[in-house]
Amino acid sequence: MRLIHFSDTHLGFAESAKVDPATGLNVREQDVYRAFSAVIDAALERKPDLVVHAGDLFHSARPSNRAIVTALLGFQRLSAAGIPLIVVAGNHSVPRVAASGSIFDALRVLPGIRSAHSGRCEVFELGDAAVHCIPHVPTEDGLRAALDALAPRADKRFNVLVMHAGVEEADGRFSLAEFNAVNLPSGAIQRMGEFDYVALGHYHRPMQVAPRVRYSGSTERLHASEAGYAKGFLEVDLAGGTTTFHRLAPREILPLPVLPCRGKTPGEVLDALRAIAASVPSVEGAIVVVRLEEIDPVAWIELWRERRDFERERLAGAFEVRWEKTFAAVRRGSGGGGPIGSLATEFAAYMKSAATEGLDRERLRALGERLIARVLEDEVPS
Ligand SMILES: [Mn+2]
Repeated sequence: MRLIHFSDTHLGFAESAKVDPATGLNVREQDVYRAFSAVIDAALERKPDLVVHAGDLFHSARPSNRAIVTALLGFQRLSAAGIPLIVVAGNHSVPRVAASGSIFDALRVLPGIRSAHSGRCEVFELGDAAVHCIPHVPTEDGLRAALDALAPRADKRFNVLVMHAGVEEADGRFSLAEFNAVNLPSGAIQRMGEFDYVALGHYHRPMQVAPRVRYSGSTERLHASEAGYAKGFLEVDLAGGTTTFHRLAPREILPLPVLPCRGKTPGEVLDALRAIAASVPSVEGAIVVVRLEEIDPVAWIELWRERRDFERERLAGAFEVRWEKTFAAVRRGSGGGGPIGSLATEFAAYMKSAATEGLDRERLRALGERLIARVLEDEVPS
């Protein structure tokens, strides 16, 4: 028996404002749809006995119509080809209120598609295999109870477990703080050893937790921290005990080396950035992350005006350039002596004592805050 294991497709994710002129779709949203469809294509080509999706099918509990349609069209192709699919809900796809219902009920309409989303274990029988599913369980106690209730079926040749949860190892290798995520209680991995294969979802990096216990990772890069991770899906031969990771081609995320900017003028920062950019082999289609450390707030504002020229000259072809920075803690010349806060904080403090005779102090403060916000949000026309 062969199965394909994929996970964390996050359909509906869209982080960029860029729209593909050919399709009218948000490009990053399109990226996640393309990755999802690539796995469906591969499944149709490889014809496994089963496909499992280990959670976070959708990016949110209330996915957009387009995200739903993409999922249904993909699953319908599997269904039409007679390839069974089992999908469990992840922490991004569970409505907090039971009364609102779940999109996972709708998925069951397609022949051969089964879904587990009720927060408890469900077992599906598929020929000589039993597939045990634990969707995202919101509490640690609930997860422990679900694990305790697991009972591999002695009458089946293969027992597969599909679940969406984090695994906390003593060395912290797998720890990842995420909202609404629950980590496995200790002893869980031992429990997993009773299965022929455990298909895990939650971490976006493909990982082997134990022999036959794996995270397939997400199918597209969703966050800068996933810059170096391979993206793909797993093909598992249960009888032979072999597992193959098939790579997809996700969008590149290229974080440039952190540039220490303490004491540097905007010109010096730009020179250093040009040297860094020259050392990058190719930025074509990539999300490039420029990382400035301890930059002087005033230098930052000057640099911000010139960054477009730098991007055009040195990072042409990049899909998007993101600027991350930390500010140097500058000391005041006289008086207070504390570190300088954000521009908005400093301005608010200044306005409390500023001489504003004949002016509406409150209006002036509000106007200043708006202008600062516009500068920082990059809404000033260039
Ligand atoms: Mn996820």
